[in-house]
Amino acid sequence: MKYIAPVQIISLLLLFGLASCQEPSRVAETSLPLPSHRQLDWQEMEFYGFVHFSINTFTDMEWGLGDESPEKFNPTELDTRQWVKEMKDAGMKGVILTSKHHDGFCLWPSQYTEHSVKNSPWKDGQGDVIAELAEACEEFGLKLGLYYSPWDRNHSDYGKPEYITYMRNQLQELLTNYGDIFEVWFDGANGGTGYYGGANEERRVDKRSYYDWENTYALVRELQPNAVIFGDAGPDVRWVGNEKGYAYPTTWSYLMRDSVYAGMPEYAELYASGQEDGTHWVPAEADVSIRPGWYYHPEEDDKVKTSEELMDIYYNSVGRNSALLLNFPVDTRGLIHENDVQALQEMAARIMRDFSVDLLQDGQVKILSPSKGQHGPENVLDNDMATYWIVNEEVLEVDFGQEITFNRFWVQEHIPLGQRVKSFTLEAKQNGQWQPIASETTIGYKRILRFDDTQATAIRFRVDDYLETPLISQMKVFLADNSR
Ligand code: FUL
Repeated sequence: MKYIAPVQIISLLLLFGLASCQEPSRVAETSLPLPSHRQLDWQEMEFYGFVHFSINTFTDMEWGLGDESPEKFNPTELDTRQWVKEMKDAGMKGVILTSKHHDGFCLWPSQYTEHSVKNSPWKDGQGDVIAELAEACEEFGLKLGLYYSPWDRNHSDYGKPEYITYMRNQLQELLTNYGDIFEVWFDGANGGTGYYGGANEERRVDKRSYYDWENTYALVRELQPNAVIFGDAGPDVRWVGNEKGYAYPTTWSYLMRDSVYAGMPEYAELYASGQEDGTHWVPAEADVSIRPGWYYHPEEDDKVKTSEELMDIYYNSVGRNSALLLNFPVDTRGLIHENDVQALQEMAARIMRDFSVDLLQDGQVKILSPSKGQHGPENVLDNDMATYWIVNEEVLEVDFGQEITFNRFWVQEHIPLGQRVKSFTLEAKQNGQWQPIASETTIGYKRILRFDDTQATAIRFRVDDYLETPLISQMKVFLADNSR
């Protein structure tokens, strides 16, 4: 049954008058760093899957040494359709697969190495995991992304200039043969010791210069112009700085990109939450595994995160101006384990439940605010990310006409014109009095606040501080499941 909300009244209370009223054309004239089209497309994906699968799956390791025999890779029931179907059903928009992890084993039959599926017993060496995943993605309508570890503990040339040619040759294969790729994920980890073609030694590289990133990025751009490139320093999407899947209460999409390099030790502390005065648009992606490890370990079958934990992750990533990349350690059969599937399904049901009825949407909406042409406050209710309310220091008030109960507040900025809000306040009208619910900092693409069940006849929203005239695109209120 459709929930019918009481009549709502939205009004603008002018706090400081209209003297500083910004014209729509002026708000576009900004000096803020802005997202590219590929970053905007990526941001709307919000929630997508990660798969760690390799020889490590069969050796029960997290980081293979590089000397493992390809003979060990032998999934008995590999089914990429199962992975993609479960992800799709959970509302994920894409999947990123570890094409090559630190141990150097390739999940596709690369012509540049023998250390790949082509020398494994799986499908008598005729298989290609990436091709199978690309096909499943096509069937279910998910986007495909590829993780590629720059560090390679198998390759004899690792540390020498020749290895960079090897890496680019492999990227050429990966970014040419499998259709559209939405994200290329470069891991920042660089450990040192390895097999390195039998040398068994420690090899350190200069993380700033060795990979000649500029030219590697140019190759990615040439082959997959719509793909975002992930790395600690972006250039398009940055690491959130922890492996818990949590962004920060203050999360900027701006980064002082040129001060950062992949694998820098001080990254998490200094750069992970972004910077108000960052020079480039490099939004955060929060990565986390559904189990303690990234790879499958049978002893972790009963350590799968609960749907409560997964919902904390969801609210602390998607609800904090970050995307969520949730990892599945595919098992030795080549399947997402039943326990992981169950946790994912429970999480998906909770997401559906929490956001099923927008209390600002249903029912009649009456606008009392002075007309502001096409950029009035009614735009926050229209479910259209392309429209927005230009906030000229007004307070937005929504009157429900009767008491309602709610515990979530969802707000989005119009990020094609940047991230502008520095702080905001939400209040609830209770027994005729305004009471504060929350005073928070950044919004960005999406901010979702969780709080206790709150009864109120009205709410009001105020931007307290901002970089430039705030542009609010969407606002929603929900009564979600607060039980644990
Ligand atoms: C890290 C790696 O060392 C882990 O094995 C995993 O791949 C994680 C996503 O990134 O840097």
